[in-house]
Amino acid sequence: MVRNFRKGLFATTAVFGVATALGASAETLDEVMARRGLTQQDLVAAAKTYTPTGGRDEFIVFSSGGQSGQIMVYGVPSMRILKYVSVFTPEPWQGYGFDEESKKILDSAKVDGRELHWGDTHHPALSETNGDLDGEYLFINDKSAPRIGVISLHDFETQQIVVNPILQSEHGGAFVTPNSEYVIEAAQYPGVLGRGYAPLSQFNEKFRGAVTYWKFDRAAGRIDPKQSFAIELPPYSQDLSDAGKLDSDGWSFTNSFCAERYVGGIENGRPPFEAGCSQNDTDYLHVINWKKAEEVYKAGKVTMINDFPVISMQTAIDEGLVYLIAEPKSPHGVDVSPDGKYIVVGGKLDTQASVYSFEKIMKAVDEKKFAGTDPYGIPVIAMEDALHKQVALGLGPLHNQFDSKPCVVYTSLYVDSQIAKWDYCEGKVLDKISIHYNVGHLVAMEGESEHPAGKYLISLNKLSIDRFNPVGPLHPQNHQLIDISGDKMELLYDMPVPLGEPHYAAAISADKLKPLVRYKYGTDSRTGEKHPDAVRPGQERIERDGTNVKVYMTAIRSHFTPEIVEVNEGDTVEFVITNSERAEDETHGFSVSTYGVNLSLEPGKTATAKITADKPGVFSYYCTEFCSALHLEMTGFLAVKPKGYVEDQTAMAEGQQYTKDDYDKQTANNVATQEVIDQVVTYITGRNYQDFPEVVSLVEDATDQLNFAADAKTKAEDAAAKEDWQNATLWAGQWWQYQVKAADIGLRAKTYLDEHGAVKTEQ
Ligand code: K7E
Ligand code: CUA
Repeated sequence: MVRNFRKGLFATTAVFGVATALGASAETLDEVMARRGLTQQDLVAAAKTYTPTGGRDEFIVFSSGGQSGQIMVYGVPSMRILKYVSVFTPEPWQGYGFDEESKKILDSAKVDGRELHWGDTHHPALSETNGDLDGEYLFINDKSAPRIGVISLHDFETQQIVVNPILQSEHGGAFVTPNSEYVIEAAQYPGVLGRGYAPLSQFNEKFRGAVTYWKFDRAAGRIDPKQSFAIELPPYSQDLSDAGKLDSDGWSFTNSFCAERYVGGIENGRPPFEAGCSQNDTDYLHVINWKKAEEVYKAGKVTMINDFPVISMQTAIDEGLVYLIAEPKSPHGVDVSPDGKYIVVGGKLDTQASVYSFEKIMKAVDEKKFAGTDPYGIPVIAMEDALHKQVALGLGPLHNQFDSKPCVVYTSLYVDSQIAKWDYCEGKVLDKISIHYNVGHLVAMEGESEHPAGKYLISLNKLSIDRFNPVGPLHPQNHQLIDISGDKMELLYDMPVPLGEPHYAAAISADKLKPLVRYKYGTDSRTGEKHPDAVRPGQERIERDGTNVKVYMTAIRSHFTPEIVEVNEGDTVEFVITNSERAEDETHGFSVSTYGVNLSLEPGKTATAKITADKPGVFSYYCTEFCSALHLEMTGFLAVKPKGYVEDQTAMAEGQQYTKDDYDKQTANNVATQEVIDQVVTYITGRNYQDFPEVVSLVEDATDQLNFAADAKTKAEDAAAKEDWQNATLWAGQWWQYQVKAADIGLRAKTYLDEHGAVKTEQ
């Protein structure tokens, strides 16, 4: 074993030697190009996206995961997937929906008492400070049930889900105001506010849309429903929203696609919704003064629906909060330009994109220059009084994203399967590129902020048809990376997405994200607070209160403490487990066989698995992450005694008997191992390791392990002094286990120093 350590220490150099030798005899670039049929252009695209081992990405994308109820996180330009963040859906790897702590979040996400096991995520929004992305929080909506999830980017975990008390359907969320004061959530299909009933024959009178402004409490990192409000809107089938910024800060914009207020009914011989909802040439863009609405709400001029404050349409009209502007047929995306001066709308059934001028809109509002009112009395501004430009782009313009170059916007063309690059100030098309196929949203880097970063654009395509190796009738979707740094758009990469339909995605510079490496000791990650039942090594215990058994447990490479838990049939058992590791990425899992339990315990985290021991038997629990060479040994037994079982007092029969020889052999091995560890320690401390925070934390971890080793050593020696060779040998073995872990961490630190150019220091 000692020899293996030495080998491990010096193996790295040998491996590099071999790799170089192989490289010399490998295929040439020309040969590879010929063999794989690659063009010069392909090579350029590859060079622009390829990320060598150990390399990092410049941008991080948070993509909606559609029907998965999750969010997908990936890097740009490599398009490597980094994580799925589960929001509305249980996800076992991360223990989400399996530990008691996260079950509370999913419990609070019930709608009308109903537990939902999925969500339809559409629009992620990153938190903003002064109109720029700050990398702290992420919000996402569920279209199928009107909900918003709040994710902390400190650990990429869902912290909160709020259920809209008045809507039955939503779509125009999540969009944030420039300082994340509010998260906007607009209705989609009209309903009776409060999810009530009215006959469809009274659609015009009883059905409504609405837009909700969820107050975000930045200090708490949570939406505060107690400071949130909604505005009642006509049943026009509201769609997407966007918040104004700079010049238009304080206003928000929500479009709609069925101002006809059509109710279908094919079964009764009526033309379907699709015919009735696209009959008129225009729908309505809602222009809303949310700053003023906030004052109206604070002044108490609201109606309570399901205990939620709603500003009625009449109050909104009286107070001058809402205006309508005609917008071309069945619009979809509505996006405010980085300077806040323009609002760009794509009309799905129009070939043009329409650019509205905020200045013109304000002029009409100030001069009360209206074309009339809608059937509910809301002032309507004439399109010609608000329009800056209309530009013919192609078929099916949907969504818009802004470039870092002034006046440049990209619009997805669903029907044409193209992306148009155009100038919204001058109103002219600059370039077009074909994508494969049927693009929905598109995302440019920080493309919704006041300072877009440009460089890359991703086309989020609905269909992939024939692009990838076939995997049956259900195809993956396709995210296509496009280089937008030059005058012409250049397609770089296709990424199949087997998760759910991508709607919108949000992209941020990677350097703005500063996630944790480990939790503060004993953190409940679902609240971010200290877990009341977290214990440190040495404090582990089992407590019984009637038929409730609580196991205060720790997990560290490679054992749980305690390892044997005995309960009675019918008991409720809670395993509250703290991962007491400090080492980066040393996550443990926890599963109890046949009981449907899986926890993810990242370093420092505390989580609870709760079961009812309703089946007598002996069930193993084990760690579900391959955490060390002795991972398989990270196990224990839950013994569930049958009702009325009578104890029989036999002592534990050892499987193996140890002698003084065994003890001496083990201790000799340990002493030799210690020499290797000492060499590594000398190597590290002989360098400027304190300049590398990564290494400093590894050294702390190794020191922890060595302290445990010293403790086990004392126990071994005490037993040896009593000539208890059984325990002496076993504790000596445990002493060695801690040494192995310390050596493993030491080697990681040494490799890190070697790779990062550490220098020798004076000793
Ligand atoms: Cu799919 Cu924004 Cu919900 Cu368009 S939406 S594509
Ligand atoms: Cu812990 Cu495997």
